[in-house]
Amino acid sequence: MSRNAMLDAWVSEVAALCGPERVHWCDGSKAEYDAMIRVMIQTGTAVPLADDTRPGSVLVRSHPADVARVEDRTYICSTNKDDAGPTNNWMAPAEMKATLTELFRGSMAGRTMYVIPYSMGPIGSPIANIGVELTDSPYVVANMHIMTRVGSAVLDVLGDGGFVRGLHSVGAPLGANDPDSPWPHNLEHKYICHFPETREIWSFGSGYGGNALLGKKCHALRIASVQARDEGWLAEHMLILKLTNPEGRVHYITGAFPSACGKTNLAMLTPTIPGWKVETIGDDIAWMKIGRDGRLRAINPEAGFFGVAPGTSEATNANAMGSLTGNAIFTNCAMTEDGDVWWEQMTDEAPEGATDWLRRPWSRGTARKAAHPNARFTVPARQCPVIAPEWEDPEGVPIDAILFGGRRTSTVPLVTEAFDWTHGTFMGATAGSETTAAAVGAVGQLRRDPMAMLPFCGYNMADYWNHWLTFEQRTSPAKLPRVYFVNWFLKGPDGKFLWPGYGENSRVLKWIVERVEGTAEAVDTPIGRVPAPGALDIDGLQLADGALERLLDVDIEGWLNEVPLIRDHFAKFGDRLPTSLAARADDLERSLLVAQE
Ligand code: OXD
Ligand code: MN
Repeated sequence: MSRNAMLDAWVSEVAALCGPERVHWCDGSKAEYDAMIRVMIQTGTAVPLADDTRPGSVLVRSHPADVARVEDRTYICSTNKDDAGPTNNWMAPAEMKATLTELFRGSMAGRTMYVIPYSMGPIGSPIANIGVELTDSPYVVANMHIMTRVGSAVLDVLGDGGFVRGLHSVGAPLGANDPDSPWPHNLEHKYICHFPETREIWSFGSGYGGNALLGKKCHALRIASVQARDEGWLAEHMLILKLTNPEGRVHYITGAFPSACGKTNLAMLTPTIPGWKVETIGDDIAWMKIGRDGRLRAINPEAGFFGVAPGTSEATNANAMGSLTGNAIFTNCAMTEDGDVWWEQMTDEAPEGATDWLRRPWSRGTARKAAHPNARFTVPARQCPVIAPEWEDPEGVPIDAILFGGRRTSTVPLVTEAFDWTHGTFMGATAGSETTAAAVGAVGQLRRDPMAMLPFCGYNMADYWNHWLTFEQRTSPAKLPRVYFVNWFLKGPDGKFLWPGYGENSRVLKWIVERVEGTAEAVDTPIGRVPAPGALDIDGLQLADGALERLLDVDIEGWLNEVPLIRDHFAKFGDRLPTSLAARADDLERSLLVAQE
């Protein structure tokens, strides 16, 4: 029981529908976390890692049919279909609730229903927001403990106020004599549904990541994007980093990149340029509000990292590795003989005698992968060796620059600066990327992923762009962050990456900060401003012959081919498309044609 009548009534109503064996109100304590881990070990969901590896950590292996976000089963159930827009699956709220009510009926039999009151953002921050998740999964409870702020203090702040309601069931009821399975889920039915108008989430059938940890993608992006539209702020799929130059001047940058494009690596980057320092505020989501000073201020609504494990190593992300020394939950990684986890590229030498994520024997040289490509770690953000001291500042940090990015092997230069806020919105709106394993589906195909929000925008994407455009009226345009498009993934004719990436990306951040400070040179091109010759610091960097020219070159023919693709993309939004964005496509084409002459 809480002091919130709406909450109590809802918990009783859901318990009556789902029929759990018992109801547990989460207090967010360490004892509760430990109890969840014990339950998972007892049911075979988790195995503890050896104490001398990463103390207090476990490995969880899911069912192979439940390994990633299921975008084709994700719905935005607004009253009007057009309010969900052409990029979201839609069903009318009443119809979806009727279907789901039957699925949820009795779905928690034999299980405990956990009530998780959580805050997205520091408890009590003016930018934070409260939700409650009801779930029958101890894996979800343990992960929510790490990823959000859970417990009684949240209820104190909530008082009798409103909250986002998240209902989740793995959809695997147990009869009196049924044994539990290591990864309960529902093979037949999966639904990840959002009711933006009533701030509700109903998620059925999956226990994995963003499908089940409802604070993350469902609340902090899909529902929050609608709250942000209604209340005049921004809920974005962005990392937040703090950059300090050799003179000690600090700048904060956010960056939107599609899933599994190296966001966690960029958020924790170790700069290769002398005297520069990067610290982390967040690696996945930024909530930004105009502060009293007229500047856009960002908080990280999360309290942990749910990062992609494969590819993470001392070489690619030493700070992520440094965060993973204990108290972590690993999902779908391999286990070594000495009781540690392992994933592809974690070490130069693969281990001998491991067990892969499918619990099969695996050894160096085995053809298939040891870890699932979307294997994850969940770890408290405070364990990150470079977490910025102000990462929990309730007022947020003032943002100087916003990056958009994608995985583009051709056409898009290493870095381009937008001419102004509307152009920056255009850059974000037209961002494209080659797909990765973070979502179920084909990997490596180009898809438009506006602001990296394609799977996460809770309303019509054209209205969302319009919302972005309004920020020029909400504050003085000079106070808004500058906008950049970056692409670390260009390849040369030999198929090799032209840019080394990782820590070397600090060179691009340096140019951006110098632009913000007004000291770096740029040249105007039809697509935006790129570094002037000599403006990008490549001191000490070994690039292949001609690589720098290719990295900064504006491929006029390639971009002329891109324009019709942008128009096709915009056409999907009909007359909801902001006219100023359509005009920017025309401007782009015009200046490309002039440049071609
Ligand atoms: C994530 C994602 O898990 O974007 O962060 O898929
Ligand atoms: Mn993400």
